[in-house]
Amino acid sequence: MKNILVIGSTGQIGSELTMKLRDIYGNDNVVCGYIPGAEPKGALLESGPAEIVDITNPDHIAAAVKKYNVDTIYNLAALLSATAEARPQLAWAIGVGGLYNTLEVARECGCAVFTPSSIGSFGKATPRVKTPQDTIQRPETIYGVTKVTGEMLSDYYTKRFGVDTRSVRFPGLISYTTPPGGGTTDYAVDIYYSAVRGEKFKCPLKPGTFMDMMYMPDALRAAIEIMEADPSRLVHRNSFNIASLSFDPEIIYNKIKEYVPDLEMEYVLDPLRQQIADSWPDSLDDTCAREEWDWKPQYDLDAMTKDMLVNLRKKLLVTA
Ligand code: AKB
Repeated sequence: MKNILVIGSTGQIGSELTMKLRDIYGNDNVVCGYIPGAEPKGALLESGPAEIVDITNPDHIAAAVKKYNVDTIYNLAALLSATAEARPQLAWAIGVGGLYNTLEVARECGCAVFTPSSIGSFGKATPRVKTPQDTIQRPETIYGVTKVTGEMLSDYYTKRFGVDTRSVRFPGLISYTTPPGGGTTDYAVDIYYSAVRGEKFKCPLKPGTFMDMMYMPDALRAAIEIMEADPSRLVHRNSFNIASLSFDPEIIYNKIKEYVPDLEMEYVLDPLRQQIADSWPDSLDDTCAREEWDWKPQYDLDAMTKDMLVNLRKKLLVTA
């Protein structure tokens, strides 16, 4: 039985991953780590333990790990790409300083650590289509710089200190539960909200801007399966390419229009997000994840779109 601490439990991934981990490993065995101002609410608060864990404070991490006898840490604290450009010093403090604090506690207390990387860890020099697992990583954003640093630091802690670190490079994540904030791929969530609310969607990215995306249930499964994987099969650790969908604004718009024919979209470009998206790959090659721990996505664009629309309508209490 694992004892798990989720740092960043109330964010886009954390709010769903914490609940899924509780379903699998037991409510009492998964601690919701949060920062003041982002307190857990509802089922997340009521179903299990919660502690203030500010990743920039190593004492917070150590205290929670010792109090709950934690053996596995999911480190989900991060500023997403566009927000990070506005606050690069904080992005570094959380993404790299926070990871260092986490790895040090893990080294002292014998914890395994999952820290997501991202398609943002690549840059313009990276092969753009079917980006290989091992390739050039020269990102142009502070978000990407923290992600590449995180991948290297995590691998270093495994080789040097035997800390069990593992990771995946998440694409843009799409979910109806907790909205993302400050990411470059957020438009692919926002367009569903516009469709369900009957609003015209203002797309911040140009047609032809392809990026990898994934439905949240697949992403959660990936985070859990990589931590459960047989270590003797892992050639890589930090961090695995995973992939499921690659589309541009026109493709997702036309897919949603199959179910919401009245949806309208206009392009109102956001220069920062466009610049970031233009530096990221169109699609990743996830062969190594498939070979080393049997990764396989379950949702295609059609299945995700149907599920998103049904669940967002329920959430926003809109009848079809
Ligand atoms: C972002 O857009 O910043 C994130 C990511 C792809 O890492 N969703």
